[in-house]
Amino acid sequence: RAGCGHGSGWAGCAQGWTELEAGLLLGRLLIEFTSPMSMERVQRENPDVREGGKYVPLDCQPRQKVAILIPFRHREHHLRYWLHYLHPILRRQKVAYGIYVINQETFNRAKLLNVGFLEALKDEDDYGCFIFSDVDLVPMDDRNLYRCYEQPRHFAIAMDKFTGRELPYAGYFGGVSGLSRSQFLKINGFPNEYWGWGGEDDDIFNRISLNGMKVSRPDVRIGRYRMIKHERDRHNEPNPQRFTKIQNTKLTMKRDGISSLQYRLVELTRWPMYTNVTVDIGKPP
Ligand code: UDH
Ligand code: NGS
Repeated sequence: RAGCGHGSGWAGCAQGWTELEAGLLLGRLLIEFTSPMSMERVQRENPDVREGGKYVPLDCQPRQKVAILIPFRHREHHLRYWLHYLHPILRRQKVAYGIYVINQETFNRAKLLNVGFLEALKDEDDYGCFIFSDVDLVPMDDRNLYRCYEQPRHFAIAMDKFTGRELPYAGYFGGVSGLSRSQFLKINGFPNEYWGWGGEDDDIFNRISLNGMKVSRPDVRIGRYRMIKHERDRHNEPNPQRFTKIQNTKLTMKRDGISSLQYRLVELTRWPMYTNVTVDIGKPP
């Protein structure tokens, strides 16, 4: 099988632009969240996706296997749109992937994503790339390739909730990001101690910089996203400690991370369009 996507160098499957020229990608997409979406429709329109939300392209050999991890609580309606848009995009990009929704009651985004990293590897130990995506963010251009890069990747650079044209600040690493297995382990994963909203993405950005890596990003025209509008969730209030915490990443990152992660797996369910991992990650101190 010829190599597909992911910089393999195979003509027609290179870095996005070639796929576009070859008619595999569509480029700019029309994304809207007004028409109702059902899981039945998502399933009907994605018959090639295997149980647990897994897919492997059949006509070429992908270089990377990608686990996509979504932190989750009470956002079923967002998840249906996300799956509706992302499955076809990922298929056109010829990504070999599995979708994991990491679900719990007390909200701690970064800790949940650490759990997702370990649970995905327990499921299939050859994932080499991990993409961390909020459930309410859909890319507006399928040339924004969901894979890992030489440097940690930030995908969601221009969201409609900001100006739609630029980053809110230079070190922004929120929304959708991706690290290879070795990049993730190099920074000791994500912090476990950011409860509630805010700051955890800045801590991850600090970890990357402090470990001598540099964030890579797509072209601003390609890295545009639509966010499903929503109000602040109950019980996910801004964390008042976040400003102090992000000053101390250098001191905390060695002891707080994937190396110190503690949680309990409650249930793992393989639904047709995704794998649901329900966990107990404890409560804030
Ligand atoms: N998430 C959940 N459930 C929650 C909280 C967060 O699933 O209760 C997940 C979800 O994947 C979400 C991500 O965590 O996309 C990030 O959380 P968020 O969407 O609350 O963060 P964001 O910065 O919004 O997008 C903050 C509140 C904005 C209020 C705007 C009022 N007009
Ligand atoms: C920063 C937060 C980040 C957040 C970003 C965008 O201020 O966690 O805003 O927020 N950092 C701190 O609070 C220390 S947003 O506009 O998406 O609500 O991701």
